[in-house]
Amino acid sequence: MKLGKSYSPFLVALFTATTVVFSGQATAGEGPSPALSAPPEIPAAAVLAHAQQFQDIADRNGGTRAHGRPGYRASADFVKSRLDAAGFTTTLQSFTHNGATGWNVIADWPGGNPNEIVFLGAHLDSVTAGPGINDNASGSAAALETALTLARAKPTLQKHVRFGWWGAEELGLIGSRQYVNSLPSAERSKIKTYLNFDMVGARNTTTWGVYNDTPSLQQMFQDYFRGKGIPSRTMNIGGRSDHASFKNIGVQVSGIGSGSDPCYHQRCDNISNVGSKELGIAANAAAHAAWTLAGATALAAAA
Ligand code: DPN
Ligand code: ZN
Repeated sequence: MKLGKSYSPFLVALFTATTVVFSGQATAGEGPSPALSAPPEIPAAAVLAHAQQFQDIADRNGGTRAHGRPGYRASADFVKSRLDAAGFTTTLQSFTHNGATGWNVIADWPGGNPNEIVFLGAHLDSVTAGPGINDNASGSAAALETALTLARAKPTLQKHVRFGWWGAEELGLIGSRQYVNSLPSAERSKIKTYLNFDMVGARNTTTWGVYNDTPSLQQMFQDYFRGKGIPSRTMNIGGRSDHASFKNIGVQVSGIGSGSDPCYHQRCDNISNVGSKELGIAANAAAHAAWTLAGATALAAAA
């Protein structure tokens, strides 16, 4: 930078600092864009409370939240009612599998460019053997609290944010595949990113898994964890969860996981199988991703 001799060192420093802050964000003629904002810290207890709701639902419904069982529909109704109350536009998308009706819960947060969608999702069904609290009340709870936090914080968003809770994942990714198959190609191409949250609450998790499907998204999560002093590792789960349905239609996908546990697909995958700390870490990572990828800003964007 070339400045005349008449500028004091203080002004030079100020000007330089200002330039650094806004470099790369300013658009000619419009002045600087508002700075990207970070989400508020999500309390772990809020996520644990949702996981407890799923446990209670299982307890009231024969100990399971599996596809075709009343505990599944109760889980979908619970998620939908919380989202409706928070101001989301929600849809229960029904499908039939193995002679039983299943549902996906889809929730759109009004705002952001509708042609560029950042999508966060988790499967809502358990296996029949148990209540499925790590697999996957944990991801369902983390996504739900991320959505409710977005609704409370109301940042200005460059991209549109959508959430999905999938039915019948345990029977072969049925709900998420049904969802993408139902989308016309013009709607599919609007989805820029899909992030999956499946098994994110295992107690005593020390090292977090990050799906390696998309390097830039993997990097985003790894950088986030590193900044928090939390160890992470590459997690290659192939096509074993709902991100596969999106990857198959060309969407950039990633996700995080605490990994499996001794109660995986067992009756003992109950509320004692998850840790509040882990649930909090997962929800805060999800919120970081949503705010970052959707370009959340604290100030209203210029018209
Ligand atoms: N949560 C597993 C299931 O739904 O059965 C799939 C999975 C395996 C996801 C390993 C993440 C890691
Ligand atoms: Zn799962």
